[in-house]
Amino acid sequence: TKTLRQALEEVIPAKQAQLKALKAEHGQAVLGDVKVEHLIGGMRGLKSMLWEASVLDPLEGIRFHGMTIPDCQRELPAAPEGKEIIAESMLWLLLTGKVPTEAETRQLSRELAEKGELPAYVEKLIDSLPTTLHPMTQLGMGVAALNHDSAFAAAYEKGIKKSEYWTYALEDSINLIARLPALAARIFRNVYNPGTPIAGINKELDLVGNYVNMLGYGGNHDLTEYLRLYISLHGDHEGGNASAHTAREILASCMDVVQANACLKDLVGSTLSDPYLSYAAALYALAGPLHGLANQEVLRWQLNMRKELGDNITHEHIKEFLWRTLKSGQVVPGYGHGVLRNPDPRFTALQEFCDTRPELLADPIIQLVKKTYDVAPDVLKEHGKTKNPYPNVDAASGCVLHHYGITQFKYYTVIFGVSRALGALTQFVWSRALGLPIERPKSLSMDAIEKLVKA
Ligand code: FAM
Repeated sequence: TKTLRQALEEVIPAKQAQLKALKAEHGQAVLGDVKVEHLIGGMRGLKSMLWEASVLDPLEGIRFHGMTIPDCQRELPAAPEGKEIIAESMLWLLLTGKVPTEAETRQLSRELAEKGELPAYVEKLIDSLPTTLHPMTQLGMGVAALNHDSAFAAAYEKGIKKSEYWTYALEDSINLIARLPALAARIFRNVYNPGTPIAGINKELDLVGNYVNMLGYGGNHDLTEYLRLYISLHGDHEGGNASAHTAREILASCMDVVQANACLKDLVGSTLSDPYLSYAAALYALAGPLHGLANQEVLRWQLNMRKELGDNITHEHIKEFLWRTLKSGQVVPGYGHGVLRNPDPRFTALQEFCDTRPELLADPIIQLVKKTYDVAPDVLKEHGKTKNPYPNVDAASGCVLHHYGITQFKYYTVIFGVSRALGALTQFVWSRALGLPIERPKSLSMDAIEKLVKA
């Protein structure tokens, strides 16, 4: 049985050779035009980033190393007593491009469980925060503080070769992914159940199994399975989304500082050049309501709808409520996407999880989400602004958590944050393995653009 590190070591040389050949043979090939509208429009659609683990097709949705969600559900190992994809098998796929064996998956689960304890100083830091501080702010602070033990930063300070960066990046990334459940669960306990004990880490369990135990829902098999699926599916969504891009960009910028100051040895450890600080920055991008915070917003919006309209909500009622939201100048949370132009297959996968469980189908909030989906695309089409009138993953993700008793919707994006580390840190490791340079796109002022276009 290979370790994750060995599996990665095997695939790196071929990828390095591929990059070298791509640069040498096609470095000058044109992938598209840069238009003024790209500069004004958030670079939407501009092909300008390298990202290995997944590619998002506007119509078909996400593929992880070429595998669709149903492919992953069929082929990636589940937990011993479960059926859903687990975070470990998804992480293995993202990092190596290969489907792990059962034995490799279990070995990774054990490694994560063994590394999952939080250092005492981080527990203390989190316990000292006001419980009114948003859980996402707390998560970012905890992740940033974990950089105290960054192997990458320490090795850089000693002066390692560029070709060795990835091994330390991997070490930090695994440690961070391993510790996220304990950190996220401590935040949940402090904010919502102060003073209650947190379960210890069971070395025989997978990452999400332990997370559910630590959240206080141990023994709820269906919730555990749901969160396994949720966390695997939210793991990566190519590179241009705000959180993933932040993790990459921050890394690149830090490397600039590091390289520029290589002679100032004691500056290295204080730069942002490690996975912890990169991922903390990514979490704060995820915490925006147009991105990851949308899952909290969806539930808030649907609960408001229920409060206002009562229990017997018809399609007509929902239509009116949608129009009221739109006319008040707000977005309909959980609908639309920067890239997708069809219903999000992650939304579909989460809906299918519900479709096989009568108790979920009987839940009024889950029914409301389904009914909203019946009418929202047509309302959004009639409204005429949104390029994609269909649901994204956030339209479905929160209502199932709500059903299983995690009703504290301000916490939902934290679960997304535990998940997105899989993809963002995968790219962190690959950026180092491929020796990618600092990111530094060119910016222009409006005057400069006018000069160029009028010339
Ligand atoms: N409700 C109302 N208006 C919407 C809308 C929605 N759900 N989605 C887009 N629009 C508007 C948008 O605000 C823009 O209006 P203006 O021209 O007045 O600025 C117009 O339609 C064109 O936008 P677009 O090109 O279709 O979308 P963008 O690529 O600019 O933005 C989203 C993409 C996701 C930010 C946007 O669809 C949105 O705000 N959706 C609601 C929030 C949400 O669900 N976010 C979660 C995204 C999710 F996948 C994730 O990151 N987890």
